[in-house]
Amino acid sequence: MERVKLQRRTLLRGAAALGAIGGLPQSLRAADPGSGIDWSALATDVRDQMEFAWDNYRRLAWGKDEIRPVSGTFSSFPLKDRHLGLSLIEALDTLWVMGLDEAFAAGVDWVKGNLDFAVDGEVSVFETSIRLVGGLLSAHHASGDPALLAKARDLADRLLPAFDTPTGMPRRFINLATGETRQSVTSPADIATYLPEWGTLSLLTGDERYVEATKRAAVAVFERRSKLGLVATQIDVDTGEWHSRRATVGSYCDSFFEYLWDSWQLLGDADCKAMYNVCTSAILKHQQVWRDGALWFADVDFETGEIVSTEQDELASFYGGLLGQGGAMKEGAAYTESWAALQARYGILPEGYDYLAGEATQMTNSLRPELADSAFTLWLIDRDPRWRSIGRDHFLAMKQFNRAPFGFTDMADVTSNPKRQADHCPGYWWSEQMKYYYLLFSDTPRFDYARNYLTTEGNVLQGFLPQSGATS
Ligand code: IFL
Repeated sequence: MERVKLQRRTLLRGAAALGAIGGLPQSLRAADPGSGIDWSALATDVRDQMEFAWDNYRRLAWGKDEIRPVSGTFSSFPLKDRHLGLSLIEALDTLWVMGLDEAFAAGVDWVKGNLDFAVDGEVSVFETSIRLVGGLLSAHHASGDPALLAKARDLADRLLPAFDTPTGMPRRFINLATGETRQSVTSPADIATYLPEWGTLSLLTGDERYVEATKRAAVAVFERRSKLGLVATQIDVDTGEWHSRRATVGSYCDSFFEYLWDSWQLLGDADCKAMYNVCTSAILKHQQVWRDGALWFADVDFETGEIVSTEQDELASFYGGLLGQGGAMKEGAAYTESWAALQARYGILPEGYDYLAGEATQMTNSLRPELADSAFTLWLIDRDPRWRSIGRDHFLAMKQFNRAPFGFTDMADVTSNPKRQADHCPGYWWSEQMKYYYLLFSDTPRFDYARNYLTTEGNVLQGFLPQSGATS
């Protein structure tokens, strides 16, 4: 593994060079952070874009899961062919923090009048928890409405039987009505991305089952780490045997690491902090690669440390923010700059990129929030205007390339000229980047910038200031 020391200035020069190749036009690239950008006007623009998308969702897809913003139709997720109002629930706390109070109230009314989880259909336990349990809890945090907590609890109760396995790690799918579970081979992220939401549920209800089941699952993954301290992407929750040897900070493992730190941050769980430190030391030791002045994290064999892939998953661009939160600010900043340089090169990050070949490997982008997430997280830590500028570039590119007649869409090809749109707005768009942008730019009095907690799905479980009146 090549490891080269890098100065921050070198990174910025590298980013500028990449930016010159293509991607964002000069007019859309962030100006010098000190150059008098009107952040408040930018925040207003973010809120306008949210209203535009919300009005279209309300008109064409009200109560449906996800709008197709090019055709004006819709699709369902996480159930097949049945809808749970996913986008509406994911949007709630974003609407609230933006001060779009009528839209928030209409969404809450829909939840109270229409949402019923007693559906004979199968869902991903992980996706349903981070999006719907988390969305309802953050809306409850914003409003204090007990009906929202009751819905979150009802849903968690329906997911809970998935944890009833020999190892305590949950099966991947469950039927919401019957409790029947399926698929024992699953990933650390599917197994252990629960504790902040379910710990909150335990605190709010006094029912310890939620925190106990989800902590046991996280510990069960950690205990099966290799001698190097690494975990792999696939494990059988019935036998506890690994079904893969690949360690990654991207998809399948990403939020396992994130929730170890988050459980310390939100719940003060010192075991989780200790587990986070062990995992992070192992990753920094065995996966860290410096190449041409940029930091990447290779996928390695979890027992030998041998590099098995130099392809980077766009999802891994969240990791710079997490490293910063955990105290590895130098690496977190450098990794975020690596991704920011790619954003400057392509305009929008491709879903896959090979740092060795220096080429995109997957040309799509699923309207992803991860780079904006890292920018916001790092900015909360050190207020360096550089992170705001990365968030601004992300937002302006989204407006330029992803805006469609009825909202914002994912991309079929970010490398073609012109870029090609697909036709789908994922639920997380409503909860994640729109909130990150707004919080980055607005300085809203509705949010406590010093003490807060956002989940992997961008749901705010701590930090709303409901008494503080109107937003900026
Ligand atoms: O659901 C989102 C969340 O951030 C996550 N993984 C991927 C999604 C966004 O890309 O944990």
